[in-house]
Amino acid sequence: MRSRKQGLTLLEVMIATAVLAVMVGLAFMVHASGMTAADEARTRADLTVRGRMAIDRVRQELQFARIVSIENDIAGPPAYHDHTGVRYQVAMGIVGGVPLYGYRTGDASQAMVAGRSATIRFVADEVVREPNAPAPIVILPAIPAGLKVHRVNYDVNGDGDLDDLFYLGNLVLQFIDASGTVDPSKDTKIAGKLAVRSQPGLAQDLDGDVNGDGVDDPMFIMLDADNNEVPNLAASAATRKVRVTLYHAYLDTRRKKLLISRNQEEIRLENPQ
Ligand SMILES: [Ca+2]
Ligand SMILES: [Ca+2]
Ligand SMILES: [Ca+2]
Repeated sequence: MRSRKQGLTLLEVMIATAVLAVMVGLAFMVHASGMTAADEARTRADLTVRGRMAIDRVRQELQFARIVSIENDIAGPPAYHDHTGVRYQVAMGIVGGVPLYGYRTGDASQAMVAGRSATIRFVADEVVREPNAPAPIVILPAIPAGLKVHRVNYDVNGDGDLDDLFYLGNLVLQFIDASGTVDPSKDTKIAGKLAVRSQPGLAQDLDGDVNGDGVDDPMFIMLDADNNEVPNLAASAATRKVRVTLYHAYLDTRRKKLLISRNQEEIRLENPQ
């Protein structure tokens, strides 16, 4: 009688190898998706912390400030209200019962000079552009020429179309002399990884809906004591608060989406406007 052959046939080896390959592949996929989920959670946590730190920094600047205007103090198209900057002065003391306002020189002396002011402004350094989105604008201070355009061939914000444009960039502190001239050599970055979005059809407006909840997202808005919006041409005696809404964002090219984190705070202005 022929005894059963010891060992495995070639066919058995091939089947075993294939089964093992599938199992290793599955295990790797589970591990990889676990890794990216963990990566995403970490990135979101990082964006949230960045957002809180940026809001804290803005509050330090604005709490004792007199608001000069919300991003209307610069040359631009006529209906230019992008709400991505706030110009202000800080109280230097009381002279004859009246608060005196100014700002630091921004040089080594850091001397306070009456009449000077500062602007906290979003300045883009990158565009994320879906294939059918309009070309980015480059004429506004918030959108300098020569910024990097990151073309994506997918729906980066998950709204079902391919026509969206997001600007990513930094919050920059700018020093302005008493005649209103900005000295770009003193620009200081105070926060990074921010996102704004141009409103569809209104390329000069950068206060579009960043997080897709149907509500536009201006970065800076002046409010009165009853939370009504104060017109942005200049601060008035009614101005009591500035509502700051910051979106921090990270383009996750592996998962093909823009991860965003929203932080909002109403900063009460302690001094008369
Ligand atoms: Ca889209
Ligand atoms: Ca869209
Ligand atoms: Ca929104």
